Amino acid sequence: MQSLLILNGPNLNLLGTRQTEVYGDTTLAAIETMCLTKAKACGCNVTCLQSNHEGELVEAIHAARDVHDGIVLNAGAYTHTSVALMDAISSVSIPCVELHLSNIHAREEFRHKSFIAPVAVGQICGFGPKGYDLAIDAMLSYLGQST
Ligand code: CA2
Repeated sequence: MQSLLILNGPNLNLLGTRQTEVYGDTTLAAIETMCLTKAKACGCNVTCLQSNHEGELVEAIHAARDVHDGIVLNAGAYTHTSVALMDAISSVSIPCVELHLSNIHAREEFRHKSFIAPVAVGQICGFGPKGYDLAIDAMLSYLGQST
């Protein structure tokens, strides 16, 4: 059975409580429940983690070695700043789908740059919480399991 890590970065624990005009009113807990339901339907295993700390995200990526087959990563604002997360993804050789709720390319210019994109198999952005569902499908498809 394929195993996926759904990793969410800084401030995403606040989803559904503030800036609902940008990120919608779905909470992170609801997104994680949706991911677990999706995993059941697809016959895969999903583990969800969120951290506001760059080092904890790096450690979660390291700990995924020999445990998970793929990573779905919404690195939040670290997407645009973190060489450490980029290096962590490269160093573990686990395929990563980069994910964003919002369309980062249609927003401020500083959000157009992603340090994750060059080391990801692909990027999904702009579809809100549905993006997590799409990212799981994309990862399972990449791993060779049809859903
Ligand atoms: O669109 C996305 O998923 C982002 O990764 C979200 C990040 C942002 O820095 C990226 O450019 C795009 C920000 C997440 C902040 O989430 C909040 C949720 C509720 C209230 C405040 C912030």
